[in-house]
Amino acid sequence: DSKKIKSALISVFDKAGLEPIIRELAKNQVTIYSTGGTQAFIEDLGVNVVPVEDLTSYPSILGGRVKTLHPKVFGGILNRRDLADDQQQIAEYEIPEIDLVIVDLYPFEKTVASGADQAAIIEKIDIGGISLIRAAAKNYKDVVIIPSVDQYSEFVEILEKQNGETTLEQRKSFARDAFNVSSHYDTHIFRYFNQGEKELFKQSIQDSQVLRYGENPHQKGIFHGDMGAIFDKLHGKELSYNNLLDVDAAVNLMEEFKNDGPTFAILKHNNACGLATRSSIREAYKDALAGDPVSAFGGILIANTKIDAETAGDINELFCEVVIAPDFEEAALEVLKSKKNRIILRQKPVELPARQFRTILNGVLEQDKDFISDKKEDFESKTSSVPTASQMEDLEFANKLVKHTKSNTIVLAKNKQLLASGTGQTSRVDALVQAIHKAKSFKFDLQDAVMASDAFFPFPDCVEIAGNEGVNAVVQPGGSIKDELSINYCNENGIAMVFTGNRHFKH
Ligand code: 93A
Repeated sequence: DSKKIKSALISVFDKAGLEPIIRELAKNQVTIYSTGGTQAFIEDLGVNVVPVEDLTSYPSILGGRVKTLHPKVFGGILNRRDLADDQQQIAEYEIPEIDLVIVDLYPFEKTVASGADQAAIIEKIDIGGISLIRAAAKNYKDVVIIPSVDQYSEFVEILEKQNGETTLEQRKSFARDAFNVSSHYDTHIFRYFNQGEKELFKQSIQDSQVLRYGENPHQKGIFHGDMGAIFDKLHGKELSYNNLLDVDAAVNLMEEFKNDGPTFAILKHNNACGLATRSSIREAYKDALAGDPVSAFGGILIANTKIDAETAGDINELFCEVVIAPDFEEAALEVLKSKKNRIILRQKPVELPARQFRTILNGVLEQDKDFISDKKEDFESKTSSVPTASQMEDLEFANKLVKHTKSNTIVLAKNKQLLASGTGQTSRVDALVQAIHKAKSFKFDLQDAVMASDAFFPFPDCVEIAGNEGVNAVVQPGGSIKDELSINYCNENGIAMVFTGNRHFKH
């Protein structure tokens, strides 16, 4: 299966490193066709080269956009050497065989990274080069494809050792490299066009950090990412695997409240056990803590507003793992740093990646983040009774939290304070019962509280149970074929119900 290279088409953006290849090809009397810049480079080496224009009888047109895109070029690469029809056609149209293609593509990725303007970036989408690569790789049985400068040294070695011949196995291996090059190239173009995809994620996973251990001490753990891009770590021990999961949950939850008044959240095991929006961050902390002072022990704390010294004083009385805020007063930091291990993170105002990944079995799931943030203005009233203005605010508040709580989940809230939630239950009724039990155990009165559900109610049981406790406004996505059962129950019992139209499962 060894084949001697007799002719080559060379079109490379980066000319560095090409010389040894040209020397080897010249030694083996290979006919070289080439495009403008590459042709000049080869001529400068004193080696004979045929301008591709002579082959196509076309000049390079449209500012170089069309230079190799021609049947004489692609016919020369793609013809099947063992197919009589192909051979007859290339003879008929006077298409010369091309059995080596060397390409180095326009540097699209580098041009994007350089901050060039849109027109310059678009111009760097290589069309001819990528087509040459794909064509030659497709016909690897007879054609050698060198798809980037990265393959030069391997190729020179082969030329030297095998006197200008390649084996089928080598050609197939280069074809594999070729499709790797072309798929990466198109991925970068896709990312550029898919502006929702933020670069932060892609860049940061190139860093990694060995963690003390994984979820449990007998599990090894590594974090692939760069927390430094998102936080200034001001104090404390290293973030653990579980800390990182909680920090992720906390930051995503607080994104929801970033344009609201001072809001404080306390999380445990990725779910909020306390959340409140108040006129000051100190009040917000106090009422978040009141939501569940038991669970708050060892929790992750996050504020959407600068933490002042007084609030820090209050926080200092709680044993907590991590405190996150957009900023801290100097005096607040002093207080918080009094505990050696307490991790203090100042969150940078950067946008977070728009995609999520998680592993399953032998693969990776990828999805858009749940960016729908339901606004009370868009709630659709379904009952004769309508929520009061303050209940509307509570419904929006509870619905924002329900989205960031593990399914199945029910959130009970009042006056922009989390009273209790039921989290990660196998039935919605269980979630509600858990929430009611919890709220009562902390002496909350559920009269006039609101209820939010992450998904629709297939039966009227939830509104009935909640209504019996005094809950009189409910927000849920709607969309069950049995929606009417819950709506009817609400209508008969003076409960207001609104639909968002958006389910917010979180598994
Ligand atoms: O604009 S293109 O997509 N149109 C083409 O027909 C074409 N053929 C090769 N760009 C094209 N190329 C690219 O030109 C190659 O991929 C290479 O990056 C570059 C080499 O041009 P030169 O030899 O003129 O420096």
